[in-house]
Amino acid sequence: MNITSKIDRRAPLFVAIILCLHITVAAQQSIPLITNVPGRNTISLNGSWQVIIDPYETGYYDYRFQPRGDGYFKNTQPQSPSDLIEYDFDSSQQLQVPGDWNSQDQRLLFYEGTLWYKKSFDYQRKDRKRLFVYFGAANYVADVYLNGEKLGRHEGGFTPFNFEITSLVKDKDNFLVVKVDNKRRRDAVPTLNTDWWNYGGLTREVALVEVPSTFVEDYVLQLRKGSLDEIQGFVKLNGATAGESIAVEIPEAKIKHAVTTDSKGYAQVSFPAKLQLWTPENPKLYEVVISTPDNSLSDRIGFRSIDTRGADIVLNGKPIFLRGISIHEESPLRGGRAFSEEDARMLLSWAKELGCNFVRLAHYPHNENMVRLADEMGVMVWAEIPVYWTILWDNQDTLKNAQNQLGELITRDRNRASVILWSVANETPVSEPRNVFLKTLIDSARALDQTRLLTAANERHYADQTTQVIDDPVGRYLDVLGCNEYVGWYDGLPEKADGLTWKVTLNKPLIISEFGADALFGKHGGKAQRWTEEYQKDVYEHQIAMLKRIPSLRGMSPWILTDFRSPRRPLPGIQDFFNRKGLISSRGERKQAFFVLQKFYKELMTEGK
Ligand code: GCB
Repeated sequence: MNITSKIDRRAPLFVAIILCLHITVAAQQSIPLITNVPGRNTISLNGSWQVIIDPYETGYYDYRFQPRGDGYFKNTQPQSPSDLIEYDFDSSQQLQVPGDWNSQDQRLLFYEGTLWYKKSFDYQRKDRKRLFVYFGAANYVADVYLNGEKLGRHEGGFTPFNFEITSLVKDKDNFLVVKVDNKRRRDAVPTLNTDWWNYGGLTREVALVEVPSTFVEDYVLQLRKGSLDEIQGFVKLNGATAGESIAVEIPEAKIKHAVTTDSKGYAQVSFPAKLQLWTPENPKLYEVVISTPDNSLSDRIGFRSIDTRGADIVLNGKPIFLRGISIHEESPLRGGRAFSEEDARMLLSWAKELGCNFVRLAHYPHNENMVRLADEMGVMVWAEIPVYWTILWDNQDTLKNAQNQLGELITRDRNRASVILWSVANETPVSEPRNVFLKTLIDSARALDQTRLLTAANERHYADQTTQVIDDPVGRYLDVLGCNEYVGWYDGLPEKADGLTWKVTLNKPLIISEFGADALFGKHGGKAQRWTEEYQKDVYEHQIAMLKRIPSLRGMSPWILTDFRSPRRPLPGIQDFFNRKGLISSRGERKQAFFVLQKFYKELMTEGK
């Protein structure tokens, strides 16, 4: 029995569960996240932080394993020589923020557990100003304290969060303490099992954000779905009452539009705008200024439409082909999590050298520099959350966590023209609870952003020895079908691709979101020899020939731009804890397959694709 028919018969139950879950979706809508932090008045807290490695969580639990009132977050100093205090941030080691801990200290390479961070700062308090502390990301759970008081907890390793500290901050000697715990958990997102390094710590920037008492918290300004000349969205003020005036300006286009807030501080925005549209070839960005009597914030936004028409993906009304590559957020040359604009520029320049107009930012939200630079460089983006492999599908907290991560990602990036696709999952095994879980995420994403396309990297199966079928039941709720396949690597030898036919049951665009093979740079041999550049090249040649025969193929993002660290890959002398499917090594060397894909992408470009 195929899965689609199984779902159809149980449709009433399926629908009922989805309706219940809608309530959760609605409750998740308002994420009080300050967006466009790069455009605000900030004081960086990046740099050296004092840290304490705490594998037994002694700084949090007492010897009966109860939370301690006098934990490390109190940063207590001995007052007399007889005082017993068993920790001291100030004489402890330092690590750099942003930065994962694993790549900064050899002892921490495989560490998964708790580490405490402390940063001291002074701050001149000002009348009618509010202060927030903002974290670009902390992997995985962060408990945040200021001057010994708990500000809150954030779960999810790849999305931003902030806490208000206006009433707690002092002029002198503030201490901000963050307990970061990256222990993997079965009920977390991602779950225990992944194929990437579980880099822990304050992996992205930390900053104080100073805002007026009423300020622009968030906004969306995008072309209305289906329109090329009307901007639609909203501005949300924090601290506002009804009737506050807001101006939205695009000076270069001589547009100035005025709106006023409702009682919740929201103002809907909609106005005509004849603008030069954003495309990968001409990634035009406009300065957009949002101002209130107290607050002025500017951003650089590109305007474009993205849609599907049958099996086509349509950008500004024109069918396109996504010449892509998958990327992990890892800095190949420095090692460790990528976080900076320089890291982003290197990765995206390499993708462009390959001939890409598209990148899949796998398998979790990458840092904001990456999408902002993709906007500037004209690279379309697939963005995703770490709903990967075997999540606990029927656990409501797991679902809420996934929804929250998705919400934070969308809230951060929904003004970025480069982002055309939100992906809700990767290689998740079909079952009814999983289908319901993913449908809920799809509904959440659509509630937060009506303009982008939704996808997921799903699996396929064999109908017979030579027919591959793509018919994941969740496909019907998606705009674009994603599919990972490893013909030639996990699935037979490279030439197996030659005899395969693909059957896609839905008339929707298909992206082959992964294929690939491992090769150690500089290892040579016959093309039948695993781990050699020749084998990997052969996989790419057979794959490309096969992909050309799939009628609804509208894009691809082979696995992957560069080699990356993975604890699942121990083979000595070859893997050494790296997944070697990169087209580029972890030292920046191009493997033979890089040039095969580059040649194919050049051909596509000359055909105008
Ligand atoms: C996959 C996963 C990806 C892995 C890759 C591999 O299907 O989506 O995360 O790294 O295969 O190399 O096995």
